[in-house]
Amino acid sequence: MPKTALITGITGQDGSYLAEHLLAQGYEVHGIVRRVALEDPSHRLVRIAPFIDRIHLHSATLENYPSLCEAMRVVKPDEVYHLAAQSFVAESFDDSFSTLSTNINGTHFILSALKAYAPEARMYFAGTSEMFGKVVESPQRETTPFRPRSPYGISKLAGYELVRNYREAYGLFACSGILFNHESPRRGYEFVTRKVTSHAAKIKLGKADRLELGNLDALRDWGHAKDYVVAMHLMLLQDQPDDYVIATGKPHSVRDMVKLAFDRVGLDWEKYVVINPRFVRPAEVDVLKGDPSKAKAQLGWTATTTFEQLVHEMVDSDLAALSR
Ligand code: NAP
Ligand code: G4F
Repeated sequence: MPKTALITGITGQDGSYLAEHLLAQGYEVHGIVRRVALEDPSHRLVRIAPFIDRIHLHSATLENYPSLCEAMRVVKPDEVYHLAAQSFVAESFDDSFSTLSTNINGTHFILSALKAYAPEARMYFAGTSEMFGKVVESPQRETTPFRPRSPYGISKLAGYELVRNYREAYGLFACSGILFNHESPRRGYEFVTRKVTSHAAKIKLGKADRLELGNLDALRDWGHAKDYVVAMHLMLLQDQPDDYVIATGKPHSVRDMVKLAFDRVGLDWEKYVVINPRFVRPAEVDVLKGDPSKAKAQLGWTATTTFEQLVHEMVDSDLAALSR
């Protein structure tokens, strides 16, 4: 019998890579999708389109507890990957109420549905380096105190604590990954890497003439999403549930990333980039640098894609797509 996995957020960047990874491992893969996505598949299911015939989709949302219970009851999964969330930090300042409500309640609903309908299942929760916020030590590891700086970070910290509480109180096999930024050609266009690579490609092809950005000094520890979903899976194959930092350990500034992307298309970034205060956040996370040594020692996991390879892959992919 193949193992069965249920993925929330299967239409997102990580959900799509994870689904592919689990299919390759012989899993039966189920995903939760919103009704609006099912009604507009050519746009909203684009990341899972290449393998949509090999997965099973269930209509549900994070706001609707009965819909999550029903998915859990019908699928009876061996593994649950809870990736769905309002994941854009900037948006969480503009609409903190929705972000807090969806992300905190959604995680609580998933845990409660798991406890009721699939208590033997193993669960992964998508925690984040954004929980470290105003960092009190560098690099950040599993024991570093959390000081979140955004409604998004606060919502994820609440989810992380809920996961820990369900693990300790009810004995669920529930793990949190504390994942640092990870990107790919499937990244949403609002996140800085994709915004930059897509604009570098557009400007090169004469389809745009400038790129408006916010803070260029922030440092992020960027890895490739394809590598990071492997770590999620490995966490659920361990003997005991635990939490893990997943990172490269090598931070780069937004400015470095912009320069690398524009160099790839042979342009001088300083001629095209304009600072727009609209994209500066009310409270910024200045520096993130993860220490992945626990993941290396216990999961045998390390990042395999360099920062340069990642940015080049994204620029090349955007150039190819825009040239078609
Ligand atoms: P993403 O591309 O933004 O995908 C988010 C997914 O959540 C989409 O499938 C979206 O569905 C779904 N979703 C959002 N609101 C929902 C709702 N109310 N009901 C049901 N589904 C909903 O995010 P990602 O980059 O793949 O990240 C996956 C998870 O990891 C997120 O929880 C994110 O916060 C976390 N994380 C990401 C990173 C990173 O660097 N990528 C780092 C640390 C943690 P639609 O397609 O219908 O919108
Ligand atoms: O790409 P970003 O929007 O990612 P951010 O805020 O680090 O969040 C991502 O990573 C988290 C993990 O740490 C995830 F939990 C979260 O779900 C998401 O995937 O911004 C990166 C940096 C920030 O410092 C931001 O201020 O880029 C800076 N930035 C500068 N100009 C910009 C822009 N970010 C965006 N999105 N757009 C700009 O124009």
